[in-house]
Amino acid sequence: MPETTDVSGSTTLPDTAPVRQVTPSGSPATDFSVALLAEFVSLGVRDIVLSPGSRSQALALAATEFERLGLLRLHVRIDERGAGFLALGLAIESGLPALVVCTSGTAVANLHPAVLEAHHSVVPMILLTADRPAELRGIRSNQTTVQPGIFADAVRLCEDVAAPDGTVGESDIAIALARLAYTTAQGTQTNNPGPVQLNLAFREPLSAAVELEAVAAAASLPGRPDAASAADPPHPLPPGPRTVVVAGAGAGPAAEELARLAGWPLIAEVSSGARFGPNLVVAYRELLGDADFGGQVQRVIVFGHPTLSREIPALVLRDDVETIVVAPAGLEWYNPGHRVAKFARAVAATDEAVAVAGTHEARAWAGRWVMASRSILAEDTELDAPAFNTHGLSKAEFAAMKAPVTRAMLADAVWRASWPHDRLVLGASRLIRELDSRVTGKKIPVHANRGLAGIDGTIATALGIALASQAGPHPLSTGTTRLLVGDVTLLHDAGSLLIAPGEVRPRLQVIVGNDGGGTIFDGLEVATTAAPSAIDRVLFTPQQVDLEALATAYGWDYARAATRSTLESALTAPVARPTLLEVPLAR
Ligand SMILES: Cc1ncc(C[n+]2csc(CCOP(=O)(O)OP(=O)(O)O)c2C)c(N)n1
Ligand SMILES: [Mg+2]
Repeated sequence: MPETTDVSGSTTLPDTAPVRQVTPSGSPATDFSVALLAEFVSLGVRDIVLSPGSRSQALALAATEFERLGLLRLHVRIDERGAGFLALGLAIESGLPALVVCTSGTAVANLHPAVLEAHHSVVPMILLTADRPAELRGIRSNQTTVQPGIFADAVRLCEDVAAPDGTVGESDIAIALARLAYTTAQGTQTNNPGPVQLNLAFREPLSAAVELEAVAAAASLPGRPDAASAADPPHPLPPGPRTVVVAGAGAGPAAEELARLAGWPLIAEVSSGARFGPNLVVAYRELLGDADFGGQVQRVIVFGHPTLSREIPALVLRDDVETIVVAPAGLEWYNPGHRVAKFARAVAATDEAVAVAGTHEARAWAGRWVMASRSILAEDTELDAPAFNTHGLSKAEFAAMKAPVTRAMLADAVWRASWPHDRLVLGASRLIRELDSRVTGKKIPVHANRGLAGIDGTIATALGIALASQAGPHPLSTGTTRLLVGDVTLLHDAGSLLIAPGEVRPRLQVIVGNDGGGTIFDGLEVATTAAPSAIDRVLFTPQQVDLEALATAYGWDYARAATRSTLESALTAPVARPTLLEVPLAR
């Protein structure tokens, strides 16, 4: 529930703000907004995403001044739903919360999907929602609803802030609020990063002209606080039981390191950030269902949030398996059937466990998994053949080149085209599972919104990741961001293709596997019992949108790759601007 905290006077205030007003503005709303944004900049915030509206104009106009001075990167999006997901993507890539500004009413509600995803995936986000002042609430004023508490438990903090009226000390309140919002979003005290809401009432005059000048270089603060705090010694893992390490979404490299040091098989989902290393087991679905492999497991160490298979929760549910779940941050733990024995912020193999890892028996345990996985994958060699050159092709090779693209081919080709300096974003649905079931170890930064696995906001999230990765004098990446999505997922967020004139158009290639609807539902049990026409109408939801026209309407480059050879060239061509690559797939 939203809580009210006394923000006045509880914090030491800074000596300097990064800006000074050239002339007094004459609008308390503007003065408060300037003080608030200046403090966020001092704290390290770099990005502000806003959607247009009257009640939020003081914040919006102040933001343009901060942009002019190079203190904030301003992203304007007309749809708040996309704005929220853009902020999510920016934070995922940068580790810093982005500000999201919107007007009152349904505008606020449109932030809810991104807020939920940020909440469940523990990503910081700072919402500045403009509202009517107290005297205009509850009397059917236009565009007025109950905004405090609208996000319920999905926000770490909700402050309903009274409209500034020019009283002395209001800028100190703004500064204290910014600090509270920033540290709460970052989870500095709680180890629970996530979204926060400052619900800011404004009354007339809603803004005044403001001119700012920079007075000091903004301080640069570190990003997200480090995972395990020093106060939390890692939970020791002794040798003994036959162990596997599982890495779900957001696991990060710690899972791979543990598996390697302790000599345990590593089951790393494709968006785990741990899909590499000598102990990686790709064909884990098959092996977990096999008595000689899955049947032998006695202990499982889970990092992150596994969501892509049924086999992992089934393993945790087994009576003869002990599960330890590791999460450096967040308050809700992965706990299928409430069967997890131990939760830890960090774990470490004991010296003895590391020593045992070198023994013949221990090597045999991991080795068996890795070898079996390889031989299962080898059955697919025909599809996994490396990119060919066009010279000296045999007849068979030539035919393969002209063959229509399959999902497996698409998954392999996108993975092959991606490198550590690139970013790969995967939409929900079939294609992420296709990659998860087949691509081999490679240190590629991969992201997927698996907090709630929604098909919403995927274009915006990828745009945020692309923008943050290539921003600033020291870009986090010089590569290309690729997003692989299904057609329904693309169309769900089509509005996010709109990038305002003059704003950065990042190196983003959206690759859409177009099978004319949501084919993931074809694999459900219901597809074998319900009438095909009913399934089509309410689950598959057929679409025949002209994607080239869609891309062109939004000013995106468009390409189509129906065969393997055109796909290979489209994926290896340099991407200078936002591009939509359509890949037709059979249903
Ligand atoms: C916001 C939201 N609405 C609905 C769903 C349910 N859902 C999951 S996958 C899917 C269809 C996705 O179709 P597409 O993107 O074309 O992928 P395909 O399965 O065809 O590869 C839907 C509607 C969801 N995950 N999120
Ligand atoms: Mg589809």
